[in-house]
Amino acid sequence: MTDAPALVPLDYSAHTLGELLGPEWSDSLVRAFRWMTLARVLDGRMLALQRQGRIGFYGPATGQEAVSVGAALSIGPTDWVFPGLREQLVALARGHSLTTYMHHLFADDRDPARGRQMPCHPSAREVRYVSMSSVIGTQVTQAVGLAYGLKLRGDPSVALAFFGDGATSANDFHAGANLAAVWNAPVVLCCTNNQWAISVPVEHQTAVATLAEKAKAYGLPGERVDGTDIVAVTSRLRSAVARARSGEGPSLLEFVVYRMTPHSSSDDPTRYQSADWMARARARDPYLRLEGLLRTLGLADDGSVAAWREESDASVRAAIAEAEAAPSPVPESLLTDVFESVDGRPAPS
Ligand SMILES: Cc1ncc(C[n+]2csc(CCOP(=O)(O)OP(=O)(O)O)c2C)c(N)n1
Repeated sequence: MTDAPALVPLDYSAHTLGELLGPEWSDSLVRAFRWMTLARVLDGRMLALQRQGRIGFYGPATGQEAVSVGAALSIGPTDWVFPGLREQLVALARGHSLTTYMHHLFADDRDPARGRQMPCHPSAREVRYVSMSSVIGTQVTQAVGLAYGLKLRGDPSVALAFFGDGATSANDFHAGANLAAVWNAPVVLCCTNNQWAISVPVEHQTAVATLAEKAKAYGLPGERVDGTDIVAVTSRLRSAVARARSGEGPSLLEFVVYRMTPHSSSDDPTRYQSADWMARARARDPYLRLEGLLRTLGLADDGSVAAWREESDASVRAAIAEAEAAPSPVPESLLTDVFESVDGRPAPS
């Protein structure tokens, strides 16, 4: 497997950062790092809990966090997110409660879906984070349909659809990209190219050199972005979101990242990845990259990095303790929120 083609690095002077991220740039970068710290702690703990049999399934995001945080920094409160397996950080960074998310992972009685959805497939109504479907690519058509509805209603919100490199070979990607362009829907198609679809490397499932160029087939602008660089992700996403919001049209962004974990808690990548993959991935770690940038800019040091790590450890520990103490859903809740009435009586809610 060869490395992705080189991407043009950004200039990191404070002047440029202000232009790219706005006057609050230093605050945004520190917030981004704290969210990425939380995501790292969460991935480590949840994979361990799954191995201990305490949760059923987990899809880690290590290596892809800059895309999720960049998205949270690029959209407004009324915008919609249609995630893939690894975008929970978008919901958390927009204000979804970590404890509620933990209840979902434990599939307990306080899980808003009451354990009826596969773990690690949360939804968060208050931040317009739509439940992911496990069927690859379907979030693309859903996001495009919703975005078209927004346009018809004159609602200035936009929709973001997240999907992997593998999804760009699935039917729904093609149908969604086509209709997004035909309808001029206010949507941004965000392909997080982590270079693997479970065990299939990207060059074994598509013959194109970049996934961004698939946009041409549908009359969309497509752009390849270094997804390990929070500044690049945020500035490109903000432009694409502004374009969609102003009625100029949808676009496709390909964020090149390196998957630094198994696909999920269900597979063993040592069976299909070469021995040097992980070393190459670690060399492009978006978390360490942002930490280096913050230190260079004087926005972080050993003390603050350790304090933010401890803060995340404590929040994750507290959320796990609360979720593990919660009871399992009662069997009667199977029908809650499903029917308006059952046997002529109002359904439980
Ligand atoms: C339509 C469909 N085909 C196959 C699968 C099995 N499957 C689950 S995840 C996955 C790979 C997805 O890879 P990618 O789209 O690159 O996203 P990633 O998980 O790497 O972020 C596959 C093939 C599925 N869920 N749905």
